[in-house]
Amino acid sequence: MRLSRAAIGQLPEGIAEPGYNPTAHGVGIVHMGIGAFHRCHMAVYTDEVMADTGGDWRILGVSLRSPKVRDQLEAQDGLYTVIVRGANGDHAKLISSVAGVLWAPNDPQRVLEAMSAASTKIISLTVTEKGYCLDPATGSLNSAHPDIQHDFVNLGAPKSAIGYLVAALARRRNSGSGPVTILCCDNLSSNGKVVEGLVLEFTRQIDPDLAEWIGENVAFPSTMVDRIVPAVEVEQVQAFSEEYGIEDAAVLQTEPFSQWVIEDCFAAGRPPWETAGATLVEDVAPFEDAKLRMLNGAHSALAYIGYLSGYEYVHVAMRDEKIRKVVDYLMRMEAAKSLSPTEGFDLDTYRLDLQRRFDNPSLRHRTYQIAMDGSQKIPQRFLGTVRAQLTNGGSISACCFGIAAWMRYISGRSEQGNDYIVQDPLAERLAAVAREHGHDPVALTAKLLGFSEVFATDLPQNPDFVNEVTHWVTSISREGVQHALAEFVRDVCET
Ligand code: CS2
Repeated sequence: MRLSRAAIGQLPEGIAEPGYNPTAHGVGIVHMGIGAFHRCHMAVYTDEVMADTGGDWRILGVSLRSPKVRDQLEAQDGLYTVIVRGANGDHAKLISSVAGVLWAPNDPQRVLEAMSAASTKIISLTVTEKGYCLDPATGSLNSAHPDIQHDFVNLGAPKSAIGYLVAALARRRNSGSGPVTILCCDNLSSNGKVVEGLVLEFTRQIDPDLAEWIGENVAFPSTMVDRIVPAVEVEQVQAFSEEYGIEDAAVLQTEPFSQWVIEDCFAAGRPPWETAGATLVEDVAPFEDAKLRMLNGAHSALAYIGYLSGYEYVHVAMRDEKIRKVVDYLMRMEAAKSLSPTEGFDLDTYRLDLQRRFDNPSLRHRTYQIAMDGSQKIPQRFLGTVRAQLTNGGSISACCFGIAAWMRYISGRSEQGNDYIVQDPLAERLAAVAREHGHDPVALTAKLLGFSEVFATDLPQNPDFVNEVTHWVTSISREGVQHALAEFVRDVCET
């Protein structure tokens, strides 16, 4: 049996029922980038809210790139199962907050109609870092991006997320469909502010009056989102149907932990997400910086160092004592030291909890998955810590080791001589540098630090930073990552 609306009320044992009749609720949210993360995070909070307090808060998903999720969910009336993999086994729940999915390239008009409908109160996004067409170092719009260039002159059928937002806001103004909230749920520092800046930058170039209207009618709260969601593999889909006796092509897996901190400034109402465990605050910045620098910083370090060491999964990399020490050092001596203390947020507890989450053996989170799009992730994951630590005179060694591992990783060739694909919007340029300078670690480092969209212009001029990165790139390239790790443990962790 394939999962569909008809299965509600008679799901196989072991899959929790939604607890409400989804079709009795209207759509209030349009979500761009309906990937696995959103469906294990915001869609789950929203599902719980509708079960608890009702409301017209179902989500219409939009995929900007691939039709895959649309195809999977269309055949299942938008329904999918989330398996929560914890220390005490798995729990499965049917999520029914997604009303449908549109594949944008197929029908941009329908997407714009939904985004500009008066009933849509929130437009949310998880389009990943690269989906914003921004300059990662500054957070400003990359006007030269081909999708942005396209949208400047074809706003009736946009390609980029920012183009869609601006086009939809123009329609809302023209049709009087009222204020709306744009809710960014991606791992960017000050994500609400950044998206507001991008939308306004784009709009000012085409319609300054619209920019003014946006200033008065659109809210851009920042959020901190957190849940580890490893990609599901084909065998796992198969195993699910064998175990539960129902087919779900869109089944997802995640960890028990989930956190969502949201700035409470909405322009047209919101679901009471706090009833489902979200935290509504006045200022998200301290939570966001802590999460990006501690969790995501450690994650990216684990990804590059772990992948180069031949570890496929995060929990396996965590069993390597040397990697564990570097990751602990990064969080304890660098990221945590770079943050200002926040009441009610204990960074030691946070760090230990993160280590436990990374250790979870049932998650099978691939280092390769996290290694993707490094050029877009490095600024908010490592460089905020580095800049603060340079000002405070604290250590930057572990962050520099992580950056050095990335510089070795982008060569696309493992230490054993196997080739792999580097997935990154800058992959071609990175590969060209690696090809030309891979044999010379000093030149390689200098060239990569010259990518100002990643490192800006201040860091490449800071001798402490440049020397530290160069040192670890040299060590990793000459001696191999495991030797470099041993050196790090001896010279940094244990001194
Ligand atoms: C990961 C994140 O893939 C990655 O880059 O670091 O997706 C991470 O799992 C989430 O941010 C956890 O909240």
